[in-house]
Amino acid sequence: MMAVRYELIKECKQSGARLGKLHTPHGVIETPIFMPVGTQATVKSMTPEELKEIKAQIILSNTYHLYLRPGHELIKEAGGLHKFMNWDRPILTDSGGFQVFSLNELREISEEGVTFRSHLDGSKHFLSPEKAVEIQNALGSDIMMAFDECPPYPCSYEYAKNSLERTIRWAKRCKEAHQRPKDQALFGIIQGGAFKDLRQKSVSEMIELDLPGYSIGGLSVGEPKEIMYEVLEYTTPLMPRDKPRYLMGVGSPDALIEGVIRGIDMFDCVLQTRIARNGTAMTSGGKVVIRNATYERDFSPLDPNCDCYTCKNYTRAYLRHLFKAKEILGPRLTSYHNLYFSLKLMENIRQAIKEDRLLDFKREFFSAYGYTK
Ligand code: PRF
Ligand code: ZN
Repeated sequence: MMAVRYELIKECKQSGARLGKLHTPHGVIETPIFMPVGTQATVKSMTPEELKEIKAQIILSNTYHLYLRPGHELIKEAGGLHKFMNWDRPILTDSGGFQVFSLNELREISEEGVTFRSHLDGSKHFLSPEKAVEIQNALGSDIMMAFDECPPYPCSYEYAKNSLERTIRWAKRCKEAHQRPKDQALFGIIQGGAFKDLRQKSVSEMIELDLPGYSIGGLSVGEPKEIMYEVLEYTTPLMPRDKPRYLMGVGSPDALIEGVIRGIDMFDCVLQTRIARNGTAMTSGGKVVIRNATYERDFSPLDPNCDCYTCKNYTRAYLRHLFKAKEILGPRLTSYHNLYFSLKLMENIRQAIKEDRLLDFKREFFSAYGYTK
C-alpha cells in the first residue's frame, strides 16, 4: 500500500483540467488545490483554526528551514510536525533542494550533495538526498519531495541536462533512503529548464521510479509566463494520468487557472501571504494596494464579492489605517483574505470543471481581474 492514492474523478471536456481526490494519511484532499505555505511550521500570522475556517486542505512546509531551526530531531521529539504545530490535516514538505539554492550564495554542489552556510548564523551544513529524506521522515509529512537541483533561468542546455540527470540519480537515492513509504509518500521532481527534449527525458526517467506523485520544478524562476505555459503544455501530457501533478512555487491567480487548464492538480505559493504583509490584496476586481490614498475614506469591504471574515467585518479605510499605523492586524486580516480568495478560486475552478465550463470561467475571471489575456 502506498501512503497517498490519487483518485481521478473527472476530466474537463473544455481543457486538460482534472478533478480528483488525493487520499492521504491525514485526510482526503479535493484537487485541483492550492496549498498555503508554512515555511517555518506556521502559515505566517494564521492559526490552524483559521486555516480550517478558510477550508485549507493541506499546507506546505520546508525541510531546509526546519532543519536549521528548530531542528528535525526536536520536531520528532515533539511527536512530528503535525503535533508540533497543531495541524492535523495533510502536510507536504519541500526537500530543501530549491531553498538551498535560492537562499545561499556560498553553496558548493557535488554528486554527493550540497554544502552550504546557514542564512541564520553562517554555520556550515550538508544536505544530500539521504539527509533530505531523513529530515522529512523525522518531520512525518504526508508528502515529501525528492532532493533536486533547480537550475536558474536562463541556463544553458548543457547545464540543464547535467542538472536534470543528477536530479534523477538523486531521486533514486531518495527512494532507497526512504524509511516510511507506508505512511509518507515521496514525490519526484521533473526538471529540464525550458528545453522540450530535456523535460521529456526527465519525465520518462522519473516515472520509471514509480513514485506516488510527480511535480514540475524549475518554473516560475524568472522566465516569461508564456514559456512556463508552453513547458506545461508539453510536459503534463507525458505524466501518468493516475497520479497527482504538482506545480511547485506557482500560485498567482492567472497561473492557477492556466496551470489547471494544462492538467496541474496541486500548487503552492508564498505570494498570497507575502503581498498581504506589504498591504496588497487579491480581489475579484484585481489587486488592491490598500495604502493608496484613494482608500482613505473608502468604507466598503476589501472585496465586495468576498464573504471572508475580513471582508464581512472591516473596511478598506480601516485596513489602510492599520497599515499606515504599522499595526500587526493589517497583515493578519489581509493574509486571511488573500488565502481565502485563492482557496475560493480553486473551489470555483473545481466547480467549473465539474460543469465542463472552465474556459468560460477563465474568461469571466480574467476580465473581472483585469488580466488582458
Ligand atoms: N524544486 C523544489 N522546490 C521548488 C522548486 C523546484 O524547482 C520551485 C520552482 N518554482 C519552487 N519550489 N524542490
Ligand atoms: Zn475577503
